Amino acid sequence: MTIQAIIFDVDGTLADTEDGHRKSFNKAFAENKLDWSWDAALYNQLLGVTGGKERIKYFVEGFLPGFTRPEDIEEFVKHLHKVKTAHYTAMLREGHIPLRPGIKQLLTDARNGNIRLAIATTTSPENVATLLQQGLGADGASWFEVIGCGDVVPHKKPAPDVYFWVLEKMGLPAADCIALEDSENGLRSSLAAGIKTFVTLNHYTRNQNFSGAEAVFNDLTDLGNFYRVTGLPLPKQQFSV
Ligand code: XBP
Ligand code: MG
Repeated sequence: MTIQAIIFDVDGTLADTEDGHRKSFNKAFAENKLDWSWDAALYNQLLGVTGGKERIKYFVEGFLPGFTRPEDIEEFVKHLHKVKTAHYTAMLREGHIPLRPGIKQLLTDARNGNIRLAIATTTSPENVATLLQQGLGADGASWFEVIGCGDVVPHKKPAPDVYFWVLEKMGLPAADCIALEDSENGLRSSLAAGIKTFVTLNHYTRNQNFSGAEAVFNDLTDLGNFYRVTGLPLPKQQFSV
């Protein structure tokens, strides 16, 4: 099989974003006079639920026995998540969350090698747009033919919906693509869509179960090795990243 396209996850894969998300959630809680604070250990637990709105709801329902839920919980969560997203995109614009090592080179090589690029993520559209602009420049989003993100599908990862949505928009069969993910939820999503998946680890996902992945890498600092293992028809020489 010749790989026609690479489908990228965003959070934890294109960039190590989750601590930025975590701090932005905490800023939104403080701004709304809620004495909630998600430390790294609790956030690691909450990351089991994908989607920021879903994660807040999961926290309210499962971790706050004494909390009186507002009448309109949906509105309450939506508002908190909107405030959080504003803080997060501000963090991105201030340059606090760079792309992971090797990512820009991989994207550049893929474009030069006529490998099509897409994104399949659970995060919100404004987060993707800002991350790509910051990391790749003003035209960053245009490097990707299709961007599947946020609420574009009803069921978020680990459901395969977002990957099916991307494949359909690309007009490609799963067999002609590979996916790059960082988490067990992401891997389960891409595998359920029938896509060969490679994983790069980060400090939140390091101990998760990646059975079914084609290969697991710490990171993409050795792109030559990544190209050899994935079979991507791209330059094999070592890069300084
Ligand atoms: C990771 C997620 C997202 C982020 C927070 O997405 O589950 O929910 O944690 O972003 P992926 P939002 O790994 O699929 O890129 O608050 O915008 O959801
Ligand atoms: Mg991820």
